[in-house]
Amino acid sequence: MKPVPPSGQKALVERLMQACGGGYSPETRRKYFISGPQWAASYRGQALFHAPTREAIGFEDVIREYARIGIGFWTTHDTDVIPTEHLGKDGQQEIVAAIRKSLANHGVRCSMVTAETFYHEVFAASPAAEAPEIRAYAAFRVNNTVDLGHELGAQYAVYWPGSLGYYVQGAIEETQTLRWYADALNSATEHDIEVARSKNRPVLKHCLEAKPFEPQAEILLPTSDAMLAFIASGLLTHPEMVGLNPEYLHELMWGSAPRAALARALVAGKLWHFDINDGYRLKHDVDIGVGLVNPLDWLNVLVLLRSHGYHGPFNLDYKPPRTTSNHGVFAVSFPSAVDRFITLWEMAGEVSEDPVIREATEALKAGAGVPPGADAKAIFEANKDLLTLHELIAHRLVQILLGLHRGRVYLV
Ligand code: GLO
Ligand code: MG
Ligand code: MG
Repeated sequence: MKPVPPSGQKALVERLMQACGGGYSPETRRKYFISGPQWAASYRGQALFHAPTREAIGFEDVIREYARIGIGFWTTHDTDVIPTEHLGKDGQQEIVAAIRKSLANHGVRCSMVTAETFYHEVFAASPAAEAPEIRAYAAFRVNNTVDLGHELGAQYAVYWPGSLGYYVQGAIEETQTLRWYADALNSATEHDIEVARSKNRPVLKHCLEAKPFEPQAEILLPTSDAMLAFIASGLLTHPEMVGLNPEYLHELMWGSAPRAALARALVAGKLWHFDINDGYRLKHDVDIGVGLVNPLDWLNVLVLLRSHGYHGPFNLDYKPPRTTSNHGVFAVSFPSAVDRFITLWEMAGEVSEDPVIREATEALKAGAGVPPGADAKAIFEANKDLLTLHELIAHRLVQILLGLHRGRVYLV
């Protein structure tokens, strides 16, 4: 093949993306509660060992491009859009007005706001540091984020306490730090009750997001299960206002089965918001596009969520790889992630309707029909052929994923 000069590269990417097929229309994409984060689309490819590869872009570009793709909801950290020094000041009001205009122009809604309590140097020792003035500042940040949420029409606020922990042991007394962290959340929920009342709006759903590693070396609330224990600990004044925003990859990173982690959140009634992406077990937070690594696991996750009537947002907390250009972020990364999600979601609907899976599942639940009793051997013998259906169901799920249930075969 001939070299592809810079002037022909965008057209090539677009032509091959078209050739991939399987894309949904913007109207179809907008039917799903899919949200696109400001920070994901404006992520420039930087990391500790990586220089940025993409130009900076602002909220106008991101909102316009999300609208064009058909991503109907937008999410943001406070400091993704408002410089730290303008927070809570007049500068914030001007930016909020510009964001509202941009959202209205493009028919996009803000579904979630989140406070950045990890990046700025003031949070070097976490938002629940010893110095009372740091904690008072953290409370200001979460309260201000609640204000932003109401001003932008959001329903959700998310908190990722990734800097709640330490590099070196000794100074941190964990029970105290958790109490101080609870103080910030209590401030946010109490402030929310007042603001919601004054604006005649419902209170926000406050969602905690766990991650097992990064940016601290040791993290005090590393998993969604730890968050559930924290919510139920008695430290929160409004535990009923606080739920979870699990992230698929964050649960996978510590070696968990994400589907089981989600199931534990579901039975607790706390699965309110969900960050969708993909990656690998026991690796760093690579935030790969949903379904690119574990499509079979994703299909299973979505079967669980569909069958339990999850109606919350699917937030594309995904980082386009640094090999993708600014053009590629909106020509490939986001549309392809949305389309894989929609395909897997619809496929999960097929799984629930599949006659083979349905009959096999019902047969497993019916059991062999032998009288209950204490004879373990007899119970096993009576059920042993039925139990083969476990593997048969797994095979059928792979067939559905690969389209073999619709008659696709390889003639050899
Ligand atoms: C980082 C987290 C981060 C959160 C965001 C929302 O690993 O996934 O992106 O989702 O701060 O609070
Ligand atoms: Mg996340
Ligand atoms: Mg992540």
